[in-house]
Amino acid sequence: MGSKNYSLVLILGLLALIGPTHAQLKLGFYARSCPKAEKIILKYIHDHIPTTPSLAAALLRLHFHDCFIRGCDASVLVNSTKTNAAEKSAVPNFTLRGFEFIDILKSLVEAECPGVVSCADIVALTARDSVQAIGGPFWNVPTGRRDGVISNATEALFGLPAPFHNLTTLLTTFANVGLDTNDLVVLSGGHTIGLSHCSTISTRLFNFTGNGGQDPALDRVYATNLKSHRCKSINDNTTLIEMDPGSRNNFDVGYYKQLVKRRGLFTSDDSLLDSSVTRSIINQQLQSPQKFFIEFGKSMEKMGRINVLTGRQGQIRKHCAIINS
Ligand code: HEM
Ligand SMILES: *[C@@H]1O[C@H](CO)[C@@H](O)[C@H](O)[C@H]1NC(C)=O
Ligand SMILES: *[C@@H]1O[C@H](CO)[C@@H](O)[C@H](O)[C@H]1NC(C)=O
Ligand SMILES: *[C@@H]1O[C@H](CO)[C@@H](O)[C@H](O)[C@H]1NC(C)=O
Ligand SMILES: *[C@@H]1O[C@H](CO)[C@@H](O)[C@H](O)[C@H]1NC(C)=O
Ligand SMILES: *[C@@H]1O[C@H](CO)[C@@H](O)[C@H](O)[C@H]1NC(C)=O
Ligand SMILES: CC(=O)N[C@H]1CO[C@H](CO)[C@@H](O)[C@@H]1O
Repeated sequence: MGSKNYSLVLILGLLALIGPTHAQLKLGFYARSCPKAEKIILKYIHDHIPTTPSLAAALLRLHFHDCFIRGCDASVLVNSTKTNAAEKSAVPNFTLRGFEFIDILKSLVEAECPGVVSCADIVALTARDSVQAIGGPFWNVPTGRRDGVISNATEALFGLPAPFHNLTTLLTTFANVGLDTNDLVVLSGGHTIGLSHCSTISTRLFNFTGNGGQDPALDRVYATNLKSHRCKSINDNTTLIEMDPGSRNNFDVGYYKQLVKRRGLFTSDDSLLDSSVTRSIINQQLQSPQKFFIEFGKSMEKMGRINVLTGRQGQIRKHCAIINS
């Protein structure tokens, strides 16, 4: 082979590498194919989130759960069928909310441009716009994600961090999707908004050792208060409690203020105090709320890129809850 031919092969090879299968997310991916898509989503959020601010937390959490399992591919939205137990049927999903809101956005966008905008992008944009609508940070959401064709309950169980996990386990779970220690501490700041069920922390309150009794790591005053006014029994599966008391619809550094008082709700929150590195990251957020906003945005953008499908991979679902046949 002559050297010219050789270079041609090399160039074609390189082009193939950066071709469709390695397509990248980019800002304004729908600028030509559906120029109004992002505006439609933003407008609906501006019209609805201010009157139902607690949904912002649910929508942020949906994006997080989506990205941790099989990448940000809207697999979290898929309904189970007779032959497939989807992520939705796994334990961590019992407490997810906001599916109907995503379905409405999808139908609005479909009416504008059928079959163009992915559910995965809608989830990512919605998380950003809802958080911003309650006064939280803005971050860039490059688009062009495609929707996955697999949603598997078992994977949700093993891929998601659990509230009883310790720092080592959390770091491993995050590292498995390419997120580091800073991302863990900063993204846990998402718990500055939203609600938890009493049942999620009943072990910490009522039966930490297996012989009754509460978790000694949890602030006593706070625990007593929860037990006497909110979570009165270990069998309470319905009562909701604020994750950042008094400030559950404000995106602020309240979460970190609670943490350092040992009032983090879950063991996973409290465990962020277990190393000097994570403690120092907590202190950085406390010292500068602006820094928290910037860091949170950076880590969200990073999270939004986890194992995305692009180019010709996956599909654009017609209904977010159903994989196209
Ligand atoms: C570090 C590991 C994490 C664990 C173990 C964890 C666990 C949980 C659990 C157990 C709940 C409450 C479920 C309930 O009882 O209703 C919850 C709620 C929530 N989580 Fe996390 N989470 C983690 C990280 C994150 C991240 C990275 C975000 C977003 C950036 C996030 C955002 C939220 C929000 C906003 C809520 C409230 C949802 C609502 O109000 O419906 N979490 N989380
Ligand atoms: C779901 O994932 C688990 C664990 O990776 C695997 O063993 C199982 O075969 C998968 N189920 C389906 C229906 O693909
Ligand atoms: C963290 O939890 C894992 C899994 O339960 C356990 O194997 C490990 O020993 C724990 N690490 C620490 C430091 O407690
Ligand atoms: C407390 O935990 C132990 C060990 O997991 C269990 O055997 C016991 O039934 C629990 N007690 C209550 C009241 O749930
Ligand atoms: C709450 O959930 C636990 C475990 O999921 C179950 O054993 C218990 O019966 C439930 N309690 C009520 C009151 O529904
Ligand atoms: C998916 O399941 C939910 C709740 O189980 C249901 O309300 C919704 O209509 C289903 N979506 C589709 C498109 O079938
Ligand atoms: C929000 C949601 O879809 N939750 C589902 C989680 O899984 C259980 C069990 O399959 C369903 O009953 C819930 O509807």
